[in-house]
Amino acid sequence: MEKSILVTGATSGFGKATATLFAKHGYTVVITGRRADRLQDLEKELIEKYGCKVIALAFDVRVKKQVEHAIAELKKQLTVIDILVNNAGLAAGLSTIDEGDTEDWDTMIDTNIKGLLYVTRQVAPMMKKQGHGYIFNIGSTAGKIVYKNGNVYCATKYAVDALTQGMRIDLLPYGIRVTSINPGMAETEFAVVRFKGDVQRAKSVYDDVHPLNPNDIADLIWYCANLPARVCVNDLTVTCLTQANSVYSIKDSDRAKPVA
Ligand code: NDP
Ligand code: 8X3
Repeated sequence: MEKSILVTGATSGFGKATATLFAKHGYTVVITGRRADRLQDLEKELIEKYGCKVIALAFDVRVKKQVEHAIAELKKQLTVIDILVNNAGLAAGLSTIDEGDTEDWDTMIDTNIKGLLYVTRQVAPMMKKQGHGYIFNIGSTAGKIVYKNGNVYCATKYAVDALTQGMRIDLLPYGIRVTSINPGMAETEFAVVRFKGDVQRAKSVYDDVHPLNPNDIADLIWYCANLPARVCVNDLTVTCLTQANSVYSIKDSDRAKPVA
């Protein structure tokens, strides 16, 4: 039977990699994000490469009315959503609490917490009705241990962790699995967005490390989604080889050399 996945933030990074992987496996993919031009390009690419059905919905997860409208439109084309990946999110800035930019705080809270909630509020009732579903929330190692200057971003990812736990409890009777995937450092557009387009500063984050790749996260989502229906991975925290957690990592060149 035809299966479907809705990925928020599919114009880049983890979301794009996830939509692409599931398209490759014949899923109907619903790709979303604010940048309509990117959605159009991805839609074209996935249809050409994999011949799958693609539905592109451009909306801002922060705007409740836009989310409601987009999902109402989607329901006219698709009655079942097997998988929802709540991935759209960002960090904006990196500073102490006394110097933080309150607009950045609003952006992070509105996107990472409220946006995730608005989308879930529309999709969870569909899953409840259909009697099955799988929700992935993209958290972060930043939602496990707070790091210096990470304050508000970390708080949003702690909230994602709490919401994942709450959603799993609430949706338990309806056969809906809920998993949080908590990546560490991964090279996407994340750092460029955090540093407001400062590509050099963003690049320096990954100097002398081999960060995670967006495909690593897509592979984990694919893995969890293909476990037997009785299995629900609650929480998956994943880092690259040189990172232990959100506060401790080493440079690649500092790795011990094998004894000859
Ligand atoms: P990217 O910047 O590459 O992708 C972010 C995606 O989110 C884009 O598709 C963007 O689309 C979308 N997005 C952002 N704001 C909104 C909005 N208001 N409405 C709709 N879509 C939005 O970063 P990543 O792939 O790295 O980030 C994905 C998730 O992973 C985020 O939640 C992030 O916090 C998390 N994460 C990232 C890590 C990393 O090191 N990269 C590590 C741990 C977690 P558009 O701009 O077109 O709207
Ligand atoms: C993104 C990874 O380390 O910048 O969640 O917080 S980190």
